[in-house]
Amino acid sequence: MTSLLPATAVAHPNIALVKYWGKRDEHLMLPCADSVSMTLDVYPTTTTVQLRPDATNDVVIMDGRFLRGESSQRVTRFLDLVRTQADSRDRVLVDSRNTAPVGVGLASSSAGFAALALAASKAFQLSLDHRALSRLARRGSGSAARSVFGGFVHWHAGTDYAPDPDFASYAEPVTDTRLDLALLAVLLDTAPKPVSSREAMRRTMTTSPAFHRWLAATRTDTALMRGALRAGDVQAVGEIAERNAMGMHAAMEAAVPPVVYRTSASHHVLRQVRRLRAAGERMWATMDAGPNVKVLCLPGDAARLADQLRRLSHRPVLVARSGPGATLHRGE
Ligand code: 2P0
Repeated sequence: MTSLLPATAVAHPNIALVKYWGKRDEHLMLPCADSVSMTLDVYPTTTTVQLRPDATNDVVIMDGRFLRGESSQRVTRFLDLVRTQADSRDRVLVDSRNTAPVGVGLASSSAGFAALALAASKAFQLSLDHRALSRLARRGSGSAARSVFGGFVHWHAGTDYAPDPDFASYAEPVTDTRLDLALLAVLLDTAPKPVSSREAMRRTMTTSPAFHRWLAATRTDTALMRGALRAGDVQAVGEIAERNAMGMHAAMEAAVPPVVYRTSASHHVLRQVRRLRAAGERMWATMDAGPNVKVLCLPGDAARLADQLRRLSHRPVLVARSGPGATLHRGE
């Protein structure tokens, strides 16, 4: 029996310190390697799911507009997984509200599918533990597996030798660290991406001669990052994160045709970060599937370094801290 009460969930985007780039199974959304992230306290997505037992199709409203075409089908395919688990045929109304500006490059699909996984599983009265919820969110968007949890998070790639590889790939919180980080996002561009991350990953994997070298380094970086977090060593965390992100972009840019997210404005900010660091500041850059440069630093330095970056880039700089995992709205 399913309830007709709507369920509402909130989730936040995350930033990877060791990146996820490349899937070994596109259907099950299994990554080529583990990744490590920090969930942020900015730009929450709030999603409500309401069952519509008499309806013949799902209706998806995002930021007040009906979703159509491939974006809507992606949500319906995800809801089909929930329906299968719940042994239900009920269609639903999904109403999702983002607070991040479109294209800001803070991986809003991570918050979006984490919130949808939690709201939909509640609406269909599935009782999933956190690990099962992370595995479900992963099927919507890989990075959403990590946004189920707050703070630092480790997403395990799992292994194809497991009896069921789907069960072996989930995220879990990193609890053995006392390090507190801030993230500064230099907002360079809000234009839509030139290539979707899904297509860009595919192209990098299949055509970039640099991809396998980056992947091998990433497998080592995860263990090094866990050690640096455990030791509370901000410099090691920053250096591993910057090297891993820059290696990912170099691998993308070596694809055929190249996947180029870094613009001249990105390179300008990257140079300023290196210059300030050479002058003694503790700050390290990371980038995702877009031109914005994000900077990792200690919370006590965040306001001062954000001011410097605003002055040098003439662009808005957002300051974020560690944020919570996905939660159901109060009262539900
Ligand atoms: C990450 N990114 O680890 C990497 C680094 C962007 C660059 O996860 O295809 O939206 O839905 O699994 O999760 C963005 O990719 O991709 C991403 P899909 P997703 O944060």
